[in-house]
Amino acid sequence: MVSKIKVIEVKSEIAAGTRGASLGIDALKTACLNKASKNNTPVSKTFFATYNQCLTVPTVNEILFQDNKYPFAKHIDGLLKVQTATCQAVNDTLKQGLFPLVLAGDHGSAAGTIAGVKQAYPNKRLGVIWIDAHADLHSPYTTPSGNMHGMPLAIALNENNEAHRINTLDAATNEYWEQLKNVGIKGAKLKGEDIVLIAGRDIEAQEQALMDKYGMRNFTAEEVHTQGAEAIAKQTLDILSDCDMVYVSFDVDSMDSAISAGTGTPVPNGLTVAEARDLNVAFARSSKTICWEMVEINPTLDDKVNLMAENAFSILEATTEALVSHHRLVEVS
Ligand SMILES: [Mn+2]
Repeated sequence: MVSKIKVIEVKSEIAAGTRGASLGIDALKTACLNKASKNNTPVSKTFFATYNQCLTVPTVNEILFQDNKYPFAKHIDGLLKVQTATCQAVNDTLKQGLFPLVLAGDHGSAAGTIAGVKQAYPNKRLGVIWIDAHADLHSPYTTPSGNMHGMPLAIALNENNEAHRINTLDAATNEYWEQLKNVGIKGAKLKGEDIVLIAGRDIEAQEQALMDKYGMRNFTAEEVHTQGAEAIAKQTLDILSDCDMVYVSFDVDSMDSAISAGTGTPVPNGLTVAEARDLNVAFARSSKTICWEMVEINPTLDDKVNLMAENAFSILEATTEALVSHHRLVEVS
């Protein structure tokens, strides 16, 4: 029985194509403090009151000052370290009976989160809800950019997608890639059919081929507008009804780029803030949800001061409240 939320902070930005995602968590803290100060409410009632007890995953962002040696998997040597440490943190947290709430910089470390969940519960069937403008299903064989935040789901599925390759890997890249896919437990962490994408709208042909291969459902933002967040959340959980546990990965670029440009790869025609909040709250209410993550806030790209982090914080706060009330989590730790 889970008794408390444990915040896990992964201030890594080496897998993104633009710099600044490691500052996203501090932007969230600023949003939290500003909200309390603006409303003249005590910070103790808000999320970061006990944030100083969070678990901090070591990062290697300093390697960004060195030349990248792996064009089709940029900084893969560093990502292996971050992913391994994230896996360990999530695994340890679950084994202590705590609920891992992961706040990360770029989305690249999320394969480590998935690996950690699966390492803690190797015999349970895992479902993943990926709320994201992107499918993040590239591999070094198929990537046009080499940015590894577009690869966590391929890593989790142990998928090279060589049928749609456009790149030829050198031996070192291949060796690191094989290690990445085997962090935590060996091989695939879940079935492709047990991934549901929400708000996917910037999906490349190689990724679409994998989605077709696995029969992966993508609920578009348009479907969320039309049917409502509650209905889409219900259908998502119905698809995952054979799964024993669910991990929710919320990339803020799932929201419409008109709201804020404060993320590495903003895309138009996305979710509203209210829809993103209602979806995450609905998933937080599910007893199957055992881990929740938010990623890709980049305040250096924000065109409206700190608006992305302020919106993201409102979603984080609502999700945390739903987790506490529906999982009987006694407090934030
Ligand atoms: Mn993503």
